Amino acid sequence: MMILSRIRFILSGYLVLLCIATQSQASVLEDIAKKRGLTASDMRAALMTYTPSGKHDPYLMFASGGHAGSVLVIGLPSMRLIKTIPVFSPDSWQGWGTGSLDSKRILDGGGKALRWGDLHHPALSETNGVYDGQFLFVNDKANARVAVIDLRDFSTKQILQNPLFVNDHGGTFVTPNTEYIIETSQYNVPLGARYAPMTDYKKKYRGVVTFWKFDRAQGKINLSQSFSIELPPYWQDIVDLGKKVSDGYLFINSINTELASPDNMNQKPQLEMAVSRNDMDFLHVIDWKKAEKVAKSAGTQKTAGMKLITLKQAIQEKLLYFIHEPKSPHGVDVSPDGNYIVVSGKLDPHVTVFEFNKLKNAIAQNLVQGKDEYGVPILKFDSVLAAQIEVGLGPLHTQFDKQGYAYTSLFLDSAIAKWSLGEPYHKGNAAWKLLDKVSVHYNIGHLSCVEGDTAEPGEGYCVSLNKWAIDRFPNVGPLLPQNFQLVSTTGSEKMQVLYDMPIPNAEPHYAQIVKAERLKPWSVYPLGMSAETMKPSPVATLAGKERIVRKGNTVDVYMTTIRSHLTPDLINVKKGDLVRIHLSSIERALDATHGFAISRYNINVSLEPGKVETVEFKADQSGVFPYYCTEFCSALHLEMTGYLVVQ
Ligand code: CUK
Ligand code: CUA
Repeated sequence: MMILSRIRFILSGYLVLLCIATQSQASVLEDIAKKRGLTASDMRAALMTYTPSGKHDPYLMFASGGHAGSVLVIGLPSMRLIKTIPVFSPDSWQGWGTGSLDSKRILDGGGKALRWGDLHHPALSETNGVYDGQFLFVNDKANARVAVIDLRDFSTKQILQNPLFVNDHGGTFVTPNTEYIIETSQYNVPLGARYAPMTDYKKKYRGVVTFWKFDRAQGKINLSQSFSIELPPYWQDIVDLGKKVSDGYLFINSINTELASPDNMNQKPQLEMAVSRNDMDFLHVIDWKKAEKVAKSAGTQKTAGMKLITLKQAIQEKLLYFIHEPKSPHGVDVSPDGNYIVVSGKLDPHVTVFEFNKLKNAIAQNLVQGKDEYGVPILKFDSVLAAQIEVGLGPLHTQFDKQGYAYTSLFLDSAIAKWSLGEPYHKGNAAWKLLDKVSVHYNIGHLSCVEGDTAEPGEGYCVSLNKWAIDRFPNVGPLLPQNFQLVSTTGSEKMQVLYDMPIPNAEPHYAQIVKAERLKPWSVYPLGMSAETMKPSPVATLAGKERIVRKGNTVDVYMTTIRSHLTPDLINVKKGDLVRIHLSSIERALDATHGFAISRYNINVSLEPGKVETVEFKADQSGVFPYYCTEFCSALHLEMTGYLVVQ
């Protein structure tokens, strides 16, 4: 009896303790909220974004790094920055353009002296209009270049310069099965990047759209199978590809249909005025599958080494049409089913929606309302229009979700508008309706929603890619970070800003958010791999095979790196020798990365497990130069060193 009642007493004691614990837990939370001045909606936001240590984000965002020339990889919903991928600009952490011969070859593929780029639009490779997680493509607006990033190791494999023009913007965008990567010119020049005086703008300058052929097996763009189409010298802007019902079509919008050219020191109006006079500009509609056939047929001329369909040919073959679109358009975005094409004019508070089925019909029945001054037929506006919805000031870009809702960024309003698509998504009164607006901070450009530009979008989140941060973060001097804001877009709830993420990097443009499960990256390289070719390296070295080989003035060093030594750890050369150090990491353990730096020689490379890299330099400074590992790789990391002695 005594024992039983004692147990009962202890048990009830535990229950009381438990109750007190939960009660105090709640009041602890209340206390924290009170102390930090958090509202109920702040607490909701915190619960929706907090990701405990060791837990992984279900989504990854690939965001443009703007004129820093890189790509940022960010986890969602935590908004943690996970990686940067250097593309057009050097990065010493990853040994990109800082002595590695492999990265130098890739960087030089895009024009010898160029060591920065203005990266705008990342595009994930797609299969049937859905991200397949294999490759990422990006453009460089400043120099009209495109680059290929392999998502097995998240590193850049190829950079190519467009031979026909020198500045792009409508890149990169992919066809639904990644047959082609699209790049369009923006600030146009004469074809082939040649000279013509500015007074010949209308006659000699031209726009171009390039279809870069992607070879998936090689992981590279194939220049000889790529082709371009000549366009009038309007300033071609953003692009989107048709999908499903509109597969095979390409849409490009354009500004400066006024064909203005500069000279503001000689009475010409300021360019920004001159290029936005017209009430309507031109959406370009291109039948790219037909263009592909034309390009393959004999007789297609090459210009500057690239197959080029002339403007005349494009008109004759009926593969290019225009549609009027409202004032200074920027974004063009195709709905998930491929039937709606949403365009936004920066100076018109509406989004204008065209319908592909109507468009096809208009082409078939030749419903045209004239031609532009280069002879391109203009389809009748009313014959292709589906709807115009007033969303707010400065609409730019639109993304979609699974439920048939569209999200449009409003630059002037600093807001995101949510509205409903028409049939088959929403019928009758529920269609084409503005539903909600949320303020963002500040000056949103693009927005990116979960797989929101694919044939099968997700739901739940959009990220507002804001150009200005103004008062959002502590003052860090006149150059402020950018501001990425995570916005919840779940179901019929009001949109809410959940999180501000400062981006201490160049301007955000476009980003894509992919389900993390679609990516299958390597954790270590297969032993002896070249990251440049993604094939076994011919200069890979195994343990015990390290050597120094001199031939005339060339010294080849075959070196291995493994915790915690570099072999060989002494290299003797003569001033003026050409030195090539072939470095093989023979590590197999996850995250056991070594670096390799040589003092005063401007060299650092990164050696992830299994990777092979070559550094090449002329030993032009005599003296003694330590080389050492730049990654804190083990307890004896500081001891992982050696000497280059230049006599
Ligand atoms: S762009 Cu910068 S906000 Cu280059 Cu796509 Cu629209
Ligand atoms: Cu290897 Cu530190």
